[in-house]
Amino acid sequence: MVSRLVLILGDQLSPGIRALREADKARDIVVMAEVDGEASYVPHHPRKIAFLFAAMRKFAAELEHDGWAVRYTRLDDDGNTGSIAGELVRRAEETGAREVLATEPGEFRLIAALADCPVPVRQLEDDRFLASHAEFDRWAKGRKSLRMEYFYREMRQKTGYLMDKGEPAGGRWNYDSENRKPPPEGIDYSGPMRFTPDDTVEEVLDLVAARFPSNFGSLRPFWFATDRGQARRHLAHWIKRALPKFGDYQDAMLTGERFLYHSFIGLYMNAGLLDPREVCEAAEQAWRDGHAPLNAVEGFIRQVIGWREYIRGIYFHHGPAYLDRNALQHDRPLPPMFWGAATDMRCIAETVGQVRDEGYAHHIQRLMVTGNFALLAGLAPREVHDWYLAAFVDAYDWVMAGNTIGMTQFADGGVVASKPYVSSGNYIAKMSNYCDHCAYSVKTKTGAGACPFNLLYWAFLHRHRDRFEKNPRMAQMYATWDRMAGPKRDAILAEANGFLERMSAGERV
Ligand code: DLZ
Ligand code: SF4
Repeated sequence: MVSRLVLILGDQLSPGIRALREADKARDIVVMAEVDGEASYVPHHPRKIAFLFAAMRKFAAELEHDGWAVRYTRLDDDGNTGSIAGELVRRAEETGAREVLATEPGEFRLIAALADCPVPVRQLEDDRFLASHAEFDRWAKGRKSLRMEYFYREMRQKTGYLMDKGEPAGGRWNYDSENRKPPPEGIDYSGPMRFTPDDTVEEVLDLVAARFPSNFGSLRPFWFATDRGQARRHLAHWIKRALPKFGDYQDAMLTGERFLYHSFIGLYMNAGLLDPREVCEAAEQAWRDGHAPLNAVEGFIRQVIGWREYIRGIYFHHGPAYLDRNALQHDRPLPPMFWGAATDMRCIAETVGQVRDEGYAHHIQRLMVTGNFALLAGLAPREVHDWYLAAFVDAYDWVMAGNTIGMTQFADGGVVASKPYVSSGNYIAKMSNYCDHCAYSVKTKTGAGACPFNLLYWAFLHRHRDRFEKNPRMAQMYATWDRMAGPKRDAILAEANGFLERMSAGERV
């Protein structure tokens, strides 16, 4: 019988992945490929490329060990065609295969490329997620707004996680209000488990250093897990050492503390090294064993079966055009400080510096520092999306679309968020210690040294008055703005404008 090709992409490194389940080990040939097309469609963080290539190589070796025939293309192999479709054509010619089994990619760009591939590709729905496309569409149908909370409750019922006799454990669905403590004095967790690079990783690090020398981000020290065994050790370590305090300090930010009690698990789940179910079951067990409190475990499980699934649902439900939405018509180019240029804004410098060094910042740094700033400054949402996609090691198109176009930039006009996530410097001052070391003063509202968030916040509300003043959740903000004396308002608007002009002219701000 003629062989078929079985495509495994860099973020499909799960032994139970659909295409493998449907394939025949005795007859079919697995194709994996490191290609420039995937590695360069945005300037990915070098550590993200290295992580994926190393994990792909190890996964290919596991498959071979398991009896699969694998054709693996390394980035520097002679004859590498540079694209996934090109590699499928090449392997089909080599082997005589006439059909490809694939698991649907997490990006419309690649779904379209596979649909156009000269060798027919059967794209099977990726069932590593809890909600299928049809299930999400059913849930979304006829709803005016798609709020995560209601979707999350359905996922709780479906999975039975943290459910007792059909009721939410502890009597409440959501313990978010208990997860907003300001930063503690010190952190008694040394961060995610670190792994010394083995020979496979070292070889990939040399390749990435040579091929992507100018991408934003530090390649070394490289310490990520690159196979399932390591990723599971990382998970167990986090559950034991950090989960109990994760809830309380979930929204806190501390200078120099890059991970606090965060799980750093998205990277491994999104590439397929960890399964969302095993992750949730381990967390729930920690609560049932009395090791971790409910607010921590519920907050964590909500991120995995609620937010993560919801964001993916939004992506596939709305289709490719979602990425081009720009409801607020923001078009300011991304300033150089997002790529590490010097800035006097301590919160931005700290967050971007951390992204450069680790490819990671946690959800509040993403939402309330970089995201908030981008929205207030009116940056082009697509550029913001591409920045998150490139700079964060856990990012894929499906991961970032709902988070940037929807949640942080309000570019979808309110599908994901019921109001824009904007705040003045006060929020950052409350939840971090960044302002203590900043050249600006968070307490200063106008004039010399005024925190840019304070200026831009009012300028944003003023700019979008027509759209937001009738939103009941924003009425209070407009009432405060209207009570300010006219000259003060004029000064704020002029200073906000001056700041943006200086920023866009490339001056240090
Ligand atoms: C992100 C990425 C990178 C950097 N490189 C590769 C690659 O060389 N080969 C591959 O199969 N996948 C890679 N990926 C992951 C894909 O871009 C990802 O599968 C799609 O964006 C869909 O989520
Ligand atoms: Fe950021 Fe303003 Fe605080 Fe400085 S004062 S760290 S710019 S919020």
